Amino acid sequence: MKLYLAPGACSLADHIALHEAGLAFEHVKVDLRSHTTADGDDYYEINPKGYVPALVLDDDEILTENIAILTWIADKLPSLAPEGPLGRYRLLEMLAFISTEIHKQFKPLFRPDSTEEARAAARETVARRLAYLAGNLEDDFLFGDNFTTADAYLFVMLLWSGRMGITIPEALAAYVERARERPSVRLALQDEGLA
Ligand SMILES: N[C@@H](CCC(=O)N[C@@H](CS)C(=O)NCC(=O)O)C(=O)O
Repeated sequence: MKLYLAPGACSLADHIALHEAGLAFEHVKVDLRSHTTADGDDYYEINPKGYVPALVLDDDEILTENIAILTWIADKLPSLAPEGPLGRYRLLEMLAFISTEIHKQFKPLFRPDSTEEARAAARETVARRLAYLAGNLEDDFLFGDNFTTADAYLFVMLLWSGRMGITIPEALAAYVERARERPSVRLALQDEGLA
């Protein structure tokens, strides 16, 4: 199995989740400006969408989109999803929230041509979404004591928030530090040169 990633990008979530699941995989870095892989391949030939993450499975099928990849990984190790009859759907609900309501809201902050108004509005939207999650956090992680693939995704969003000067609620600042202690997180950060 091969994970195509860019250091510190959203693909870090999939990287952490693969380590959590204990699955055997290699990772290949992608230069998102030139769309060239560290192996020297044209990334568009591998993933025509041109963005990371992409996971090439052992049968050479390619899976893209964080929501799909993080659900696939949780299906391999069910403790990476919340328990209960609705567990898989609660995971999808949370992954969709993080993807559409948090991840995608960062867009103006990454675009060099964004106005200051657009940047301020993006910071405010993300801060509001984080406040919602912080208000619902009861235990160590999003669904209790168990770290799920949604936590891997939220962890990356919180790293970005810190970098972009977005206010992180106290409960989530402590959450980041708890997540950092996990071997999967340490390993992925180290592999991506971010430790
Ligand atoms: N819808 C995709 C979006 C992934 C995405 O935004 N990837 C960014 C890095 S975090 C990227 O590769 N951007 C470069 C590009 O779009 O060319 C998903 O959720 O997997």
